[in-house]
Amino acid sequence: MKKIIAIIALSTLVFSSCVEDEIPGLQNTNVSLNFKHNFDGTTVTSTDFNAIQYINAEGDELSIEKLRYLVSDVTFHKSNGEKIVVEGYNLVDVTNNENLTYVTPIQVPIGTYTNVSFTFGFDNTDNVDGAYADLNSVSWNVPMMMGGGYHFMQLEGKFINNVAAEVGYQYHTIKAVNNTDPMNLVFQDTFFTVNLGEVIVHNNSSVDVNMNIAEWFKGPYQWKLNDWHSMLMPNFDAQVKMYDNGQNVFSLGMFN
Ligand SMILES: [Cu+2]
Repeated sequence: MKKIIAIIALSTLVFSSCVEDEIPGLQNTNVSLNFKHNFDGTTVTSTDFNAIQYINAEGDELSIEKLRYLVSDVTFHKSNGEKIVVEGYNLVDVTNNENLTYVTPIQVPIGTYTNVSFTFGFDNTDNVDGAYADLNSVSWNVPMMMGGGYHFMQLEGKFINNVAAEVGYQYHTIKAVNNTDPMNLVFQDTFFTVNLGEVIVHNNSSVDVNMNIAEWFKGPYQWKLNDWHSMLMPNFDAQVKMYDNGQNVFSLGMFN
């Protein structure tokens, strides 16, 4: 009997403290986004870099030597349509294990959100050439002849080409630009919104965001590194296909 009472008391305690945590609007909290990376399910960290050990959809063997990308304007969507936009950006640098966790610079109310989203890259309002000193200092800029502003991603490594030679690839994503006529650059937007789906935010929540690197090569365009491995920044068609392939790269992992 004593045992039962103890269990009831304990469960009431656990239950009530949990409920207290989750009353919306009562308490605000920072949220940590943890960026995690895999290649079709195999975890990728910087310790896995520089070895040709991955095979993409096309069947090309490749390594990863560098991976960094920018996310911005994390947004928390409520069921009533309201949203909280967290202005700011985070340059995830897998190579140097920097900014793999992004703590939102403002707090959001504890509660359930129907969706948490972010922008991959910078939207046109934020993609202002030279505007961010920290990004300038790590050579994240896009040269003016390609429209200026900033990179969205740099994924680099080596692959085995169609004559069995090891060749470098630089899969860099920027706003698509056709600079055939340098006096009249033609652009197409390639930033996009990543919708993670429903997230329950507790006190000091952490949310895992997974990137499947293999998806960049998978579809709708099955990437052919033999054709497109270098000089991809001024390649308008390549940029549009990177944008298309990027749509399925991110997914929501565990959160608590
Ligand atoms: Cu580049």
